[in-house]
Amino acid sequence: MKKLMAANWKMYKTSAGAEQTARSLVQAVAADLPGDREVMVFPPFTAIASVVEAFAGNENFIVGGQNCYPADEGAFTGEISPRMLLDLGCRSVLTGHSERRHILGESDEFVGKKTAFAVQSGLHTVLCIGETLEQRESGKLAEVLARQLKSGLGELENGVNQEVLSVAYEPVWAIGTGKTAGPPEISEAHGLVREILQDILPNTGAAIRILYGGSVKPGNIGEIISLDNVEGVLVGGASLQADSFSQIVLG
Ligand code: G2H
Repeated sequence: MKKLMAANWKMYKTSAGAEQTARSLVQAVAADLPGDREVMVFPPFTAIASVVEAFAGNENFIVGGQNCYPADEGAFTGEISPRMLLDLGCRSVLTGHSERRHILGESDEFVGKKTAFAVQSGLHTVLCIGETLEQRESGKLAEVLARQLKSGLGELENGVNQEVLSVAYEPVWAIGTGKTAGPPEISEAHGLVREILQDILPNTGAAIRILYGGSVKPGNIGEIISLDNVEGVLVGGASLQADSFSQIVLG
């Protein structure tokens, strides 16, 4: 499986700005992209079309939505369905990002519904999980990861193809704070995630990609991406500039 080098642009960039960054990224990376890596960008909804356009013709550059609602259509003001994302040219979607859990109040159960619906709709889905500092300090790391994975993946069939699902481990205390989990913390958490995945999805849990996210930057990508059970990264702040994200993609 290819390493997944993903950028989460959160609520940054207009359509024109996103297109410019996406074009610069292709220019900087496409020719040198190792065959075992792929690039994924999650722009805001309003910039998806321009990034799809900028990536046209580059099979290893994938565009995704940052969120979706678990229905094809309906009276859900302000929401976007997987079908609409597919229609725009998206091939992927994020579910359960900690900012949606903590700022928008999304429950484990709702994240599970979205994840199953997105996968069934044909979108590669990146389920995000991670513990708060308080949970870590009170020794609840394994319990929190198991709960988020069980409810996040509980509605999926065991036969789910590993190519349509990835998990991003993002410790909440390392998101946008400049604090990065060190290699021992990442290895421990990714090892736990792998065990739980194999337990929940015996057929494919060993092959599902686990991404690390939380203050990844050009200076730490080398050591993070070489760890066992790290098959990619999800990058926020350091992905907003093409120059810095290019270094991460190739790092
Ligand atoms: C975690 C991450 C991207 P950052 O939210 O999903 O953001 O790299 O800014 O910590």
